[in-house]
Amino acid sequence: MGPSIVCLSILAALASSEAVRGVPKSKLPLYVSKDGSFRCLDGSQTIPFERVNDDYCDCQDGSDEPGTSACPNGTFFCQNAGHIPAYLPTSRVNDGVCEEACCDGSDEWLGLKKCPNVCKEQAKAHAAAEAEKESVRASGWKVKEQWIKKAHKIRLEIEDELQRLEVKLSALRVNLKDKESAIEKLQLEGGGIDQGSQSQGPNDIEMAILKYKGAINVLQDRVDEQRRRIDNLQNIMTNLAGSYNPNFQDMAVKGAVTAFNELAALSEPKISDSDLAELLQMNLDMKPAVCPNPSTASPGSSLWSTIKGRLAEMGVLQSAQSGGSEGASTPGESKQLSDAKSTADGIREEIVKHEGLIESVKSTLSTPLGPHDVYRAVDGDCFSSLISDYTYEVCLLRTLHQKSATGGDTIVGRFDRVDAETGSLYYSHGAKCWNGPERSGRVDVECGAVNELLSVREAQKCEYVFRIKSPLGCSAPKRMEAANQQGRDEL
Ligand code: MAN
Repeated sequence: MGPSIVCLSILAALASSEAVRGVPKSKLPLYVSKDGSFRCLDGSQTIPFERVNDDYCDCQDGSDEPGTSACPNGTFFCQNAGHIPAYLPTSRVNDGVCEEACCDGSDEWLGLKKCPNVCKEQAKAHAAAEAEKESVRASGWKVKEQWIKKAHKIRLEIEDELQRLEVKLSALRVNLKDKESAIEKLQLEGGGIDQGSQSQGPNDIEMAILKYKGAINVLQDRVDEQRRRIDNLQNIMTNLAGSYNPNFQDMAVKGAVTAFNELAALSEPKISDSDLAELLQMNLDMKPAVCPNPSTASPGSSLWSTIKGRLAEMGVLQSAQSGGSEGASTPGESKQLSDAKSTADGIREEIVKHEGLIESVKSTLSTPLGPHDVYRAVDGDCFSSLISDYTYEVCLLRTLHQKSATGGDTIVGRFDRVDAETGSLYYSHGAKCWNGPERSGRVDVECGAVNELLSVREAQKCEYVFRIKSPLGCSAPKRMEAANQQGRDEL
């Protein structure tokens, strides 16, 4: 074939490919007639080229009918010159509806409906919306940059605090070791027994009984208070159980009534008033004769142990066996020894407290809180909106609330984690739903110049999705991204 003939056939091919309606420029080379044939884009079959866009579906993938509605699965390309090109399902071609996505009106090429080209107007509106978005993004980003700095500062402060706690813990441990050696020495030297203190034993016991009596009285008050509350609740539920309409299919109410009836059938708690009264009487019967000689009494058989045992049974003390802390003073030991023991106990308590603090600080530091730790800066920031019947409140990294007009405040969830990919915040272990799960919530974050709660929906019963706007959701503005990219390219 001579060069002029090649040129002519390319031109002919181009001419035919240009005529293929509904195909973007980038795919036109696939719609060039090859020896008068067209190969379906999925390669499933080859058909005569004139059957492309003949309003009859030949190819399984619909690729032979990009410009008609003949195939159920085809796609139509709108050029939308001057605006953003778009694809439509071919079922919408010539359906008599001007598609918004196809602003050039090319989808209604048969003219069943006159669709003017509105790409210019759409492009203008789009540009304005984009500019607005960009300006919000810029303001939000400015705030977010401040928050990133703040988060960094907070992290440094927490790290300092951790260091301080660790130094303090080491010092406490050294201190305890010293105290323990001193106690050991005292015990070896004189058995640590102070003969002169023997007569103080019964007084000590009486004092201790008074102390426990005080504790029992306080507990008794609390028990009374709880009983009053339970009585109130019981009245409410008894009324509900007696007056609700079982024909009205409210599963929550039905469930609550059944649960209440089951609960009401359970036996009373173990501690009775007579148990407490007996304990409160205890010291009245105590005469010096019945008090054990503190220097000879074995801890397991003394009145001391009896009282401790009863208190442990009632849950006031941890366990009758534990007998308090290791270093608790034994009646009759020297003041020096008992002082040393109580100091050591104090140090041990401090050590436990510091170990707990260190654990919690470490876990705070290792919790992922978004890129650059930025969520740390807004810990505890709260904002709310009235949505339908409730005022919902978001407290970042803390809690979600659902508040009713009558003053009820239901915890929807307690902060759990930030999702590293989406930036959404997850909250769980909220107030339990009647006959349902504990409430929980997800907070989806969009870019905004300030924190604002946009909407809340209960996606499933007691599972809530909050949508917020916040600088947390903003990325760097485009001009900044472009400058950064240029910087990277130049490197
Ligand atoms: C309350 C609200 C609702 C929730 C029901 C569940 O009415 O917390 O959002 O669905 O309880 O019983």
